[in-house]
Amino acid sequence: MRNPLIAGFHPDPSVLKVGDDYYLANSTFEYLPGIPIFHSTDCQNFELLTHVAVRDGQLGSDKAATGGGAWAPTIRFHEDTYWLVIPDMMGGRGNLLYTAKDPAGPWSDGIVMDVLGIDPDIAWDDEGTCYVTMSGFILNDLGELNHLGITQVTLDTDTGKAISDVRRLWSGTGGMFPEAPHLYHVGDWWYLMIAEGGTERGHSVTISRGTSPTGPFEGCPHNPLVTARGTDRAVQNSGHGDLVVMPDGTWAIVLLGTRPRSMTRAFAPMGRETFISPVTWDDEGWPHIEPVLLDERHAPTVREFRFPTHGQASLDGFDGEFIGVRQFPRDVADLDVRLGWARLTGRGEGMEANKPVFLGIRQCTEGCEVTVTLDASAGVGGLAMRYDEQFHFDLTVDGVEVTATMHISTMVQTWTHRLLTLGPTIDLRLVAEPQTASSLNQKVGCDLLHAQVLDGNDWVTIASVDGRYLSSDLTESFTGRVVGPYAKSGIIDVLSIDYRGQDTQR
Ligand code: 6LW
Repeated sequence: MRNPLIAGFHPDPSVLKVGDDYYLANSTFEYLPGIPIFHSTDCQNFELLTHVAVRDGQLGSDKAATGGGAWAPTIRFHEDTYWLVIPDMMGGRGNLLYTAKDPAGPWSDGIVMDVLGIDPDIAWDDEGTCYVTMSGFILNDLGELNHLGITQVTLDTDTGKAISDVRRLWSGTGGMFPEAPHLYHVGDWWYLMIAEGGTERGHSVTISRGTSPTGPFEGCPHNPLVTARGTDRAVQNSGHGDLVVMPDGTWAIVLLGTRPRSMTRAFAPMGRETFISPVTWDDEGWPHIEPVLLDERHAPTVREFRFPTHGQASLDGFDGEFIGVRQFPRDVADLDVRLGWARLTGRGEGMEANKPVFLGIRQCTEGCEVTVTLDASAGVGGLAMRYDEQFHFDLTVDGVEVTATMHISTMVQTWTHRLLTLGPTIDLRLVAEPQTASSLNQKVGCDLLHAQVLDGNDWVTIASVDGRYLSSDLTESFTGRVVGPYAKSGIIDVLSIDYRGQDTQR
């Protein structure tokens, strides 16, 4: 199977089959537009169809803390309507319910569901009763969140109100953070599949079943169904998945995983991505999940972003490939003022800002080169690779000075190059070079990051830094690397953004 199924930071996948069409949704945290919907007809090749949150106010990601915002979605189809439920956390709106008649949108504004938890699932029984099953939380007297395990309420989908008490359901085999529940009615059974063990190396998928959607549920004798913990597989953190029927009638799970590199599989530059693995059913009616394996390496990825050169320029044509931090790309890039260019106007803050003026794309291959051509004659800014406000690698042009700055939380180091040749435009490049075997045949670290500038005809490497500092494991982040041009002050006009990348052979 094609793995990764969706490369670059795309965690918490939920998948839906309607007729011959497949729809897949992911979490987006503090980035906007929020919640991509991918489409496929073979459940192998997915293309970005739209995002659920394309309008102001649909998500509270603009106010969310780092690590908050749009978490794990569930996408389902019921009574000619597409439904998507998702927690909008840590400053966001709460648990949200969106609907759409067409998965390509428009999606509704979203109503807040009266439930306390994360990772809601939505399911209906044959009578049309709606069940929202989640990873339950309760606030104690100190205002702290206590985990209740997997919980469920019956929901009035018109109002978002719970119309039952909170039921506590089967909550796994004892792993931490039972989460990501999904409820399936298959044959005579209701299956409750969850993730447990935490979203890091201990992650796993476990399952139980009962004859009613409200339980009681009995655990599967061969749990966990899938985990990579304790293995040396290239794909780690296997967990948090959703079951789907493939075009040939066989089953599969779409789930999250990481591709950590280094001697001990310790550092994952791109964070959690979406993978797929075959599922079979035994005679007792229990599913089995195959280990998640990488397939043959895919063709190189080449993306060349050019901006419209004639009227009515808008970022909409890029179909959400760009993402912004707590704001839409349209809020940071103006395509009208200088046709053929994206104008970024600095607000006096750099990449440490809560809402940096930054036009991001995801790193989606293990090795990559991201090159921008800018007119920085009237501003200060350049090209940055971001994990969050505290972890980023910036390449900043200020007149003839080009400075690479590595921000590792409170530790900051800079390297400066003075340009010998200053033309009307400037080319900057950030390179992620995967680490290969050293003389000891050990692979320590995941990659090296090079910050480069074109000075005359020569690419000058200003700094090379250890990519471990921009990995999900070090930053303790739910997201992944995002790279693109940014403006700190004045005007930075962007003529082109080129992404060239390739996964490594293993
Ligand atoms: C998500 C939870 C998880 O809500 O991480 O891996 C959280 N699982 O299910 C954020 O992605």
